[in-house]
Amino acid sequence: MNRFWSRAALAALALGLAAPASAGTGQPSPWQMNLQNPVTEVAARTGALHDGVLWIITAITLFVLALLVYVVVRFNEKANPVPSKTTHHTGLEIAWTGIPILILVFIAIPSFSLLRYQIDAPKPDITVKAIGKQWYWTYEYPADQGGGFGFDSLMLSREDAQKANQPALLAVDNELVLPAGKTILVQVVGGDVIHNFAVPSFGVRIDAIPGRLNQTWFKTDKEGMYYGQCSRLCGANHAFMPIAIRIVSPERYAAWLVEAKKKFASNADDSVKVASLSRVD
Ligand SMILES: [Cu+2]
Repeated sequence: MNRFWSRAALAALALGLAAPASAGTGQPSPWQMNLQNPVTEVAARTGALHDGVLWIITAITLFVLALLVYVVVRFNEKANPVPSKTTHHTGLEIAWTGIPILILVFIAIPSFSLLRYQIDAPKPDITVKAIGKQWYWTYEYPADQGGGFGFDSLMLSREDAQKANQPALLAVDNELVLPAGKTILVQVVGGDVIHNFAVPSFGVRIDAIPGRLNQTWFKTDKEGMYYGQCSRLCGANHAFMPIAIRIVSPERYAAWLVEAKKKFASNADDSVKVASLSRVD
């Protein structure tokens, strides 16, 4: 029995130690303990704020626990048979109101500055439009930036994802391809109900609302695949409309644009797309 428990402890320790190392970039990983690895400034800052607040929460929780333990030990019926009749203590009441306010203000300062950084999109190099629909995404590349086409992005089946050596439930047929090192502005809108465009490694998460044009931005130097999911409960297949973004070099992006323009040219007059767009424009 002892051997079993020591082995279990070792296994738990190994998993615990392995978890931070295996924190995924662009996708979740088994036994992941922390946020996905950040690849944008926004995601890095969001993670830092998260970690900072976690320290504060931990300290407060331990402090409250210590107070509780102190009360239980010091003021139980046996240890303190004659209780005090005190009902008010002005100094204490000012302290337990004032100190939490100061802590919240202390947290609010970096929080609001990050919020501002996240919301104030810098001048974009490239603008794309993401339209959330039940249950897939449509992406559009504006004509004035070498685009002028749009396409639907649907989740691959488990078998197709495996064949393509991509994660199940996250891989799609047509990825959103974008260049590294450029500021990308994503205009986000809902085509039918409210969806949400969220990519954890980018620190991006914004509602796609019918009739309202939202926007978010990101800039990363790291080429690779980054996955996200619709993050607003939008119906039966809410879990099956992933977002897959492939970040490539600007040269490869230029080449992809030329190819994609030909490939998706037939989509340009797709009546379904025009009909749904006329509702949101
Ligand atoms: Cu959705």
